Amino acid sequence: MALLSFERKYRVRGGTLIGGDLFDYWVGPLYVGFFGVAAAMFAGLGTALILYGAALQGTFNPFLITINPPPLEYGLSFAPLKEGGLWQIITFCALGAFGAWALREVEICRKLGIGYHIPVAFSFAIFAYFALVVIRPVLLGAWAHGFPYGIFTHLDWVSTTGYTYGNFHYNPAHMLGITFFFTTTFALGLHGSAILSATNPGKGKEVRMPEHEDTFFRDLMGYSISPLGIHRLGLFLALSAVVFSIVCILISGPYWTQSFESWWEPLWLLVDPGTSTPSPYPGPM
Ligand code: UQ1
Repeated sequence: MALLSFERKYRVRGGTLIGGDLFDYWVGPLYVGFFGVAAAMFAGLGTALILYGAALQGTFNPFLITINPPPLEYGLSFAPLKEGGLWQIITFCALGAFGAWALREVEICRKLGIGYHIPVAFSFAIFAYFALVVIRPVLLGAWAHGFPYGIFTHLDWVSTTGYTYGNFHYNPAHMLGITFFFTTTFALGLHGSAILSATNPGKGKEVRMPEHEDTFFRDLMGYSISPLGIHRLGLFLALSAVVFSIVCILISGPYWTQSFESWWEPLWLLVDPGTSTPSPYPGPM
């Protein structure tokens, strides 16, 4: 079915989670919905507050704008607007916008009668942000442990946090997260090139079907995971990368306060029982 006639057939009211017919329509190609309006309002308010923070800071240079969390002394209380309160409201707006966006995805899935894989996958990303700016600061007892909203300042935060628990490359969850990130790009590189090779066999030749893709991998390594399977594997790899990133940041501070090099101490001792220093490896810390 051509996209235009498909859209005419499926663009019907219903399937909304709340509000019945409220905002249940499209503007151009975009579905609006109750959660579309909610997401736009949260995003609009958050953006306006970032601009207000930039004005207070005295710069509109996008590289230099930074909205910082409250200082440590405020603990987990509400801070005055100009001392981290803006960060708190902006964080609330961001979570509201992300949550509304996910629920808008759910409504679109319901209208189309497809599975909820896309909003489920997106919710892993939302959970990663939630872990960084809510769960970890709450476990550590202060909003100050959230990261600042600025291009350079959030990079500084990542660097400082990574080396405070020195260093992150020795964090076992970080290792797994990075491994899954790399494997995800490997899988997408293989899959993207496999699909393009079958779709572009050369001028004048017929486009090849999935059995050609299967046969390529069977010839190459004796196994094809199948055209559907590669997408299951891709989603699993990508979500695992996010899950281990969340574990990485949540154990750094709330669970482990020292250098992650010393986390491996039992292993170093196993290798060399005479070791008395945290690690025989002359690392940076
Ligand atoms: C694969 O087996 C497959 O099925 C035919 C694809 O779909 C087109 C792929 O894109 C890839 C990359 C593979 C190979 C992957 C593994 C894990 C054997």
